[in-house]
Amino acid sequence: MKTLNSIKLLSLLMVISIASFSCSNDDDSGNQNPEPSMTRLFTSNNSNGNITYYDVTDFSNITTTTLLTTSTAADGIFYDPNGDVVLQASRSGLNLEAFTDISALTTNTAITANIIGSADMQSPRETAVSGNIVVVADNADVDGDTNTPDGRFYVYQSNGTQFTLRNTITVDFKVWGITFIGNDLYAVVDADNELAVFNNFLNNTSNTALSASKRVVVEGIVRTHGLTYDSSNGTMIMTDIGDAANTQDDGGFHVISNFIAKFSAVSNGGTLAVGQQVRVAGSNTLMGNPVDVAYDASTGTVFIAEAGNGGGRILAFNNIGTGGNLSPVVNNSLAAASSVYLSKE
Ligand SMILES: [Ca+2]
Ligand SMILES: [Ca+2]
Ligand SMILES: [Ca+2]
Repeated sequence: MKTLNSIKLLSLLMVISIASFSCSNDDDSGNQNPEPSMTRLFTSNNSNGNITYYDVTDFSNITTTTLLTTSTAADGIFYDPNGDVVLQASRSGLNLEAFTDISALTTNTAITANIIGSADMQSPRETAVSGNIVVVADNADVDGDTNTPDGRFYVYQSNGTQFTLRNTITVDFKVWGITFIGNDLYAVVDADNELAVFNNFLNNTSNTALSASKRVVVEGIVRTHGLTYDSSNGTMIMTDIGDAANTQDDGGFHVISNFIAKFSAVSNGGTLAVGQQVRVAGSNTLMGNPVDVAYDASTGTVFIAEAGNGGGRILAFNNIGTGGNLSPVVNNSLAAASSVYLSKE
């Protein structure tokens, strides 16, 4: 009995301590929208596979931190401030790799993956995260016939120490950028100007082939690659790499405000009119092959991973207004930049 009482007491203490913790959290967020104190942009690249993040809280004082990984090429960067964990898809190791407690590390620290996945993939690109699930878009041709467009999503589950392959989903178009909106996975149709959605994507738990729930032409785009969605103001942004062979000046991005309503209003196979979007493109933008995008809705800033222009850049644009041939407000060289992810903490 004594032991049982001790256990009860211990449990109660734990409940109290959790309750106190919750209270102090509530106090901290008593202000409905607390100002984030720090904004960081995490990036990957295909030049050396290292992880670089920029503290972009103050554009007049951007600091850069690079963490040295054993990968030599990587894509699909993601950061979770709760665990202070950064994740990328290694294109040299063909697996997921994540690194914990990274914020205290100084620049040029060599890091070792704390959470690692099996080497299942062939050509991993963008990642999309939902809870402990990580989806990776792999743009290798699936059936060995490059004349038939196809692609594959690898669905991994994390247990905190490793990523286990749950299932793969093959689709009938080339894949690259992906993002979740709730339970729905939005995917660009690479080599084309379309956007696809898979409703309740994670309900598909076995290895299977799947058709998109809906595909829509995004008018004005030549060849899309990257996309991002900000749920706080309902804005979707998609990149346009134009001709992949022109790496210098034919890229751009489209801002689609009130995205869900506009996308819902277009039927399957229909066209989202360019007049409902804002396009940024032109020689001033330094965009040739903008492969990924992130968005800070609170400041209206678009961040771009530019793979080609000048060998690779991280660009930022604000005061986008009606778009056009805007000059970037931030232009940092990053060789073969491949992906960006914004974190506000
Ligand atoms: Ca094929
Ligand atoms: Ca191009
Ligand atoms: Ca991204």
